[in-house]
Amino acid sequence: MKIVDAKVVVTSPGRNFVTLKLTTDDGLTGLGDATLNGRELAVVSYLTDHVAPLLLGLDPHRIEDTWQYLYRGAYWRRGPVTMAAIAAVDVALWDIKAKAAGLPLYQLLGGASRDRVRTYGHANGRDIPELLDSVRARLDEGYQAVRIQSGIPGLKAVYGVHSTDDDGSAVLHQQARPLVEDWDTDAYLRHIPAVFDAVRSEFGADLPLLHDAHHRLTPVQAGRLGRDLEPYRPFWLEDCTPAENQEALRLVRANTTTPLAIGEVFNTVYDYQTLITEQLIDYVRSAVTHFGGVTPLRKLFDFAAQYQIKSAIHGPEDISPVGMAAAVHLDLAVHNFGIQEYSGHTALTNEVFRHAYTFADGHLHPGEAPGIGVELDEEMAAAHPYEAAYLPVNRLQDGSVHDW
Ligand code: GCO
Ligand code: MG
Repeated sequence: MKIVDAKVVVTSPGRNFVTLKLTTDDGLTGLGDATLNGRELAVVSYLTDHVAPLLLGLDPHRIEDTWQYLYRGAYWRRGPVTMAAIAAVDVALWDIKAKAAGLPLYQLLGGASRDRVRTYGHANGRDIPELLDSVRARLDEGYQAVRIQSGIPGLKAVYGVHSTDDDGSAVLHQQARPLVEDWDTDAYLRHIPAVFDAVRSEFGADLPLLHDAHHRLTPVQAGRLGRDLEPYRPFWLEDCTPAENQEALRLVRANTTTPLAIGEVFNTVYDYQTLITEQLIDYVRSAVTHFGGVTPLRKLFDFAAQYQIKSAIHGPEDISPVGMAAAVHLDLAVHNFGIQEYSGHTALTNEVFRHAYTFADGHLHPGEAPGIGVELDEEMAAAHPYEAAYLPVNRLQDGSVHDW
């Protein structure tokens, strides 16, 4: 079997998605997600200008070799653009291999280790009453674990709150210029324990509650927040510091037993080396889409398993249904699965990307369709062309830029 076509499809059914479609001389097709929110066209160019010409004529069954060829062969390694492009190729090849075998992908990854995949959904509110309503809405949808994000008194717009539509739809971050949000760490640190207190009082001790600090804290601030949240037993505190500096997590870890989750902006296992070997975190959060695909993510999970660290694949709206499908196959198969983030997609997105995975009672299942189980409607995709969009930026009260 040979790859005879490699095509990149960009579509915006509410937000931008980049998809690689590989076709073989046997007529099999494979899809891979290459969406890098806010920098989509850089990956399109990487794929069409530099990768697609190399794929033509290759045997699609040689997944590991193709991965190494694209990773080592570029000389310039790592980085989100490179790794999103390689991820798309990797997932498309797994899709083809599983279709050729007539099996859903999870069967090629060792088969199911569980019956279904536990997810968490997003709840948010500009204030506590609005957040409580949002938690109630997620529970009504069936979610059994919820991430809680709240507005902060005195701040106009903060991560995870202002930008979510009432119906959870995908206008999120679709801005022609970066929206400017504001930030004040002290105000945040004072407010969040009260948010947890209110949610615990309303919904009881059992509901798993997660929270995303979105890279904004120093290690000592993160240690303080983790400690302040301990009485509320959070499921995890996510991205407490910008963890490029892995050693910083030693300080956080020494100061709190709140479980820590990190990694949605990481691209390779090297970003995790200290965090995993020193057991500084509890969950690895990378997306299939930004980590180079199923092949390296599986290796990461096996590495993490040696340290009792679990998987928690990144799954916001900007991971396309193609990336989400690949994630759910991996979730079902790996032993050290922790939880899967799942925000769902708009009805229109689900029409452009028809998928076999299903959501019920807060759990996902990848379905039994051969491959990853996603079909791209290219006509519909073409009817919703690319729209320029940026993620927001963050400024402190004095006007200086802060991590978003
Ligand atoms: C999450 C993430 C996302 C990111 C987004 C950026 O935990 O789901 O933090 O909300 O901000 O993926 O594109
Ligand atoms: Mg996050």
